[in-house]
Formats: sequence, C-alpha cells, structure tokens
Amino acid sequence: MKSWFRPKIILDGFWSFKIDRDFVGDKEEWFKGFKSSDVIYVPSSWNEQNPEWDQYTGVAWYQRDFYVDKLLEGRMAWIIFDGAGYKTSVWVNGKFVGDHEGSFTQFKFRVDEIRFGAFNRVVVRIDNTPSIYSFPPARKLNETAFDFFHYGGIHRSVYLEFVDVCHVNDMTIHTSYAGDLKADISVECNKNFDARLILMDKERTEIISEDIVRGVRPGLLRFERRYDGVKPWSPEEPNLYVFAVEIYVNGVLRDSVYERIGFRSVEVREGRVYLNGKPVFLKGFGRHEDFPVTGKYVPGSVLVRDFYLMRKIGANSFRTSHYPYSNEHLDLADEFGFMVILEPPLCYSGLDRLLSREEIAKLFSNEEYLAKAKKFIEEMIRQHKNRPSVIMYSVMNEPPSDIPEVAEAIKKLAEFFKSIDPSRPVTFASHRSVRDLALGYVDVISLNYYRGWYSEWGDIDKGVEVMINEVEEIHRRYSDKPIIITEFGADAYLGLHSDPPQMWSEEYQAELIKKYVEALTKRSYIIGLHIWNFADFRTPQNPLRTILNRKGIYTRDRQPKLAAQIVSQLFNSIPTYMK
Ligand code: BDP
Repeated sequence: MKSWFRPKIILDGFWSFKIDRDFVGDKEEWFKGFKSSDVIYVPSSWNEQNPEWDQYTGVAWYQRDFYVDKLLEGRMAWIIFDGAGYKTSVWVNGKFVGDHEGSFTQFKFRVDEIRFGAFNRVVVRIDNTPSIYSFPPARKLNETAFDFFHYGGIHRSVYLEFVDVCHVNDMTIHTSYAGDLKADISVECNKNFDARLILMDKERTEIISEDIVRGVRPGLLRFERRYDGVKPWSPEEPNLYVFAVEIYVNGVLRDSVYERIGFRSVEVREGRVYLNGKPVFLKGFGRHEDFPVTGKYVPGSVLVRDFYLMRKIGANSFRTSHYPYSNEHLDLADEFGFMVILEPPLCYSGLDRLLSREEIAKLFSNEEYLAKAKKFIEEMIRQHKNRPSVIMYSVMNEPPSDIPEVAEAIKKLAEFFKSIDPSRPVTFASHRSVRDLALGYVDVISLNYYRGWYSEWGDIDKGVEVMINEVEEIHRRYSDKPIIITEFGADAYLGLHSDPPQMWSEEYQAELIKKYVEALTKRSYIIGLHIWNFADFRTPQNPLRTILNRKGIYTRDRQPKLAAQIVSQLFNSIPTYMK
C-alpha cells in the first residue's frame, strides 16, 4: 500500500554505527543513545562499507537524530523499515518500540514517544547471528543452507509516516482481465466515515471512474465493480492503473492510500499456465539482490539497467530467488510487464550439509517451526499481493523433499498459501528430481538441474541426456502438471576462453545453456525456463566459489558474458504465448 497523502520523514542517509562484538550494548544501554566515530550509509548492508566489517556476523547498532515539525502534532507516527535484519529491535527517544525477525519484508512500529517541534533519536539494534532456526538457516558465515552471502544491516529504506486516527490498515485487491475489481479495505476509525474509491491512469492525471460509499462503519469495507473499457495488464502491454481510497469524516479528508494495479487473470489447467486466457511461456532468470559495496541493497539505477537488459535479451519472467525482493524491484516488474514467481526466504539447498536426515525430518515436523515459516509467508503475501506481476508463489527453494516429513510440510505450506491467497498458483523449486515426494502437492512443477556442471563434468551432452530422461519421467508421473525448469546453468569466469569449451570458460556456459534450451523447448509440457543466474553474485567462501557464484550471464557489475548473446538469440525466438 502506498500513500502520497501521509507526511513522511525519510531516514535514509548517514547514521552512527557501532559493532557490538562483545554483546555489551544491552547492558550498557546503548538504546538510550551511544557514542561512536563510525559512520554507515542506510540503505546498504554493513559488510562492504568497511573491510573490517566484511566478515562480521552478530550485533551492530545504528543511531540517527531527526527533527519532527510541530505541524504534525496530533497524528500517529509509524516508523517503517522496508527491510532490515536479520533481527531488528528499535528504540525511539530511549523507549522500545518493537522488534522484527526476517530481512526481506517491510515492517512498522507505532511510535508514541515522538517529540514534535524537536529532535528525536532512533536507535536500531541489528543481530544477524546465523542460526538453524532462521529463515533461511545457517550455522556460520560460511556454513549456510543457502548459496548467497549472509549480509547484515538495514538493507532497505527507513522512514516515518504520520497517519490520522482514521486510516486504512490494509487493502486486498483482486482483478480480472475483463475489468472486474474486488477490494477488501480494512479501515480503523473512531467514527463512521465516507469512502471515495477512485480508478486513475498510471500517472494520476485522469480519473477514469469514482465511487462514493457513505456512512461506513469502521472495519472491513468490501467494494466490487466492473470497469468497462480498461486495458488488461500483460507482458507485451503492462497497463497499470492507480486504485486509490480516500477516507472522509464529516467531509474532511483523513487518509488516502493507493495501489498500482493491473487487470489480469491467472489460471492453471490442462498442463498450462494461462494469463488472460492465453497459455504463457516463462523465459527468464533466477535473480538475486546483490551488488558491490551496497550488498543486499540494489540501487534503483542498477535495477533499471537490469530490466532494460532483461527486456532486450527477450526475457519476460523471473523468480525472486530466494527471498521477497524490494518494493522498487517489484514495482519495476509491474511496470516492465515481467511475470514473477514470488518466493519467501525458505531456502534449503545445502541443508543436508548442516543437519542429518533425522534432524531435518524433526525440524520440518515441528509445528512451531512451521508456524514461524507461515509468519514469513504471510508478511510476504501481505506486502506484494496486489501486484499484477506476481503470477505465482514458490513455497520454498530446494528442500530435501525426498524425506517424507519434508514433503508433508510442503503440502501444509502450499495449502497455507492457498488459504491466504487462492488467486495464484503455487509451486516450489525442487532439486530432488525423480526422488521428490512433494511434486504432486503443487499446481506447477519447478525443477532445478545442474547436470553437466555438478555432475557429468565437462560432458554437456551427457548432462542434457540425463536431465531430459529425468524430466520425461517426471512428466509421465504428473502428466497433467506444467513443468518449469527454474534453474540451470554453469559458472563462467569473465574473460576465460576455451576451444573446445571447458568448464569455467565463457564458451562452456554458453553451450550448456544453449543445449538445455534446445532440448527443453522441444517438450510441449515445459512452460518455462529460468537460467541460473541473471548476474554473478557474492557467496559464502568455499572451494566451489571464487568469491562470487559465476553463473551470471552478466557479471556482478552487469557486463555481458558470451552467454548473454546466445541467450538473446534463444529467448527472442521463443514467443510469450504457447500454442
Ligand atoms: C541451487 C540453488 C542456488 C545456487 C545454485 C548453484 O538453488 O541458490 O546458487 O544451485 O549452485 O542449488 O549455483
């Protein structure tokens, strides 16, 4: 939910910073304010801002003062974090206002201690100590269940927002490509109110339609209507509209919020994913939010470059591997017409290196653990549910789903997704191939394959053959389900060439991708191909990585490898709509 009406104080910029290696901050009451000569920039992870902080996991403190105008007196203040973590605790003027777990979703706390017409102090404590019970799990900086660097800090924007006692709490919008709109608007107010519901063009220059509902009781307002003549949202024409809600009490405007929406329908049937009644083919990437120096924060300018590159190369889709991306990231997906598979931070690729099969079975049958997973899922859906770009959810990435208890947990979580949002299909990215026990529990089967890279070393043809045999077998077992290959690829070190193609050369990566795409597009039940990865990204240290995972077809600073040319030819020749 966005608002152009609510006054804001943006807290991005330089903050005071203090690493708390010996965990003394709590005892010494740093939350009341601390002295430090260290400076940090928000948003950005702390690691690469100073080589001395690079390998640090644990507790660190942030502090900043801000002035609040007297004119804002009488309004309620929220402090909003677009993403920080892993655990965040916040104090304003020495008073605790709340804490939150998880790095990749927005959260907010009500602040009652604001001083108007004066300076205020916010202190934030971040703790990114790795834990098996974290989402995703890790034991140490370089012992993780996931293959991306375990950054810490305030990775996304922080701001204060001032709202009236009468305000919109949440809004859930469903649309169809025929122009139907259903909105559930939750309003908090001490009086009955009037609501004005406006549909505008994307630029907000033209009101397309407006409705007024009078004398509404605080609580849930249901609004439903058809807008004739609106243009559907699609990859080739990502038509966006602004749906705004204004709350009036006795004729006075008290709140105004909006969402950028698209009229579109998604459906899975007969082995296809239909967008607006037409079967789509998803071509694109697994991505990461990762950039030099800024870490888990990807500046808007980099995102813009990424979307132009992805569009030029012929992609129309990506997965938010392996956590929900920022609002800016997904705003651009809405805007550029990308079909997104939204994934929560449930990533288990290397879990069997950290835990035994028995321990894994125990973890996934633990109801408390699943309840926590559900909290992460719920927050993610709440933040991104109204986006036209999000056409599917991925329950998790690479669980050890050949273990019955894990398969059972996937089933429960897939049902949980549906209970909150029945409008979108669910999938999960499997690397257990024919041994997977959970493929039947989701609408769309997603498979990750590294044949010809982690096995069949140096032999792309053999790798492709083994992969195709397994995919065919899975199709035989689940012939009614569409299949996406959500990961495939090979590392390539920029500038390393080899004829004949050998592992780690640009040629080997390009050839492996080409042979996978050629073999897979011959199978009509394959409805999507996501290359791993769009760009090189930083990982934990281990003998398989040269600081970065080099499976990007672009480098970390977004320059093309040979594969980018090949992928452009391949993707641009695959139409978005299937027969
Ligand atoms: C898969 C994971 C992904 C890794 C990739 C790889 O889903 O996060 O980065 O393999 O090994 O196992 O490159």
